[in-house]
Amino acid sequence: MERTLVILKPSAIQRGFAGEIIARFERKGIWIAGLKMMQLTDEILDTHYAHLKDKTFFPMVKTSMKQCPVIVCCLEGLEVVETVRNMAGTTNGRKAAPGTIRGDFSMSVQENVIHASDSVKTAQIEIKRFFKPEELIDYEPTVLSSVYSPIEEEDRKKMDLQE
Ligand code: IDP
Ligand code: MG
Repeated sequence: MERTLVILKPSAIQRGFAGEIIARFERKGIWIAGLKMMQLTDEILDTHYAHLKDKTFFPMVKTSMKQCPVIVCCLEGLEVVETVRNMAGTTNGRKAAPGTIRGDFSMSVQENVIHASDSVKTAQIEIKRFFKPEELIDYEPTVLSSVYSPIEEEDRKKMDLQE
């Protein structure tokens, strides 16, 4: 089954929105395969945000991400990478659509409350970056026949076989 990585950034932890954001994923029918609180370091951020290393704002992003511990979540579901990215909204909280997480909880480009993997390939790399294999739990909710149609269930099982 497809998995994605979400980080509840210090802007979510400080403002007390972690529970509300996680509740949105639960309500959607996405389930949690792994979850933990951790303090980010320069080492992990230099890798995670390598695509930003030449940007003038990079040092500020790093300081912000180390400001307090974050909560990292591995989320699971059919086409979950794209679904969670859509739920997150665009990077700039002021421009993100109302109803998205950034659109509802953020007024900032930098302090935009969550990170979400941007592709299936990136998600696989990012999950390995933040979780040891034994920290991810292989299970399925018992209510999946109420979350997916039989056809979608078939798609989901085919994906499991491909892994
Ligand atoms: P994304 O989080 O929407 O995928 P990226 O371009 O990958 O956006 O940037 C990673 C993070 O770096 C953003 O979520 C945001 O916190 C921060 N960031 C991106 N662009 C800017 C900027 O122009 N100013 C300040 N921070 C930025
Ligand atoms: Mg990104």
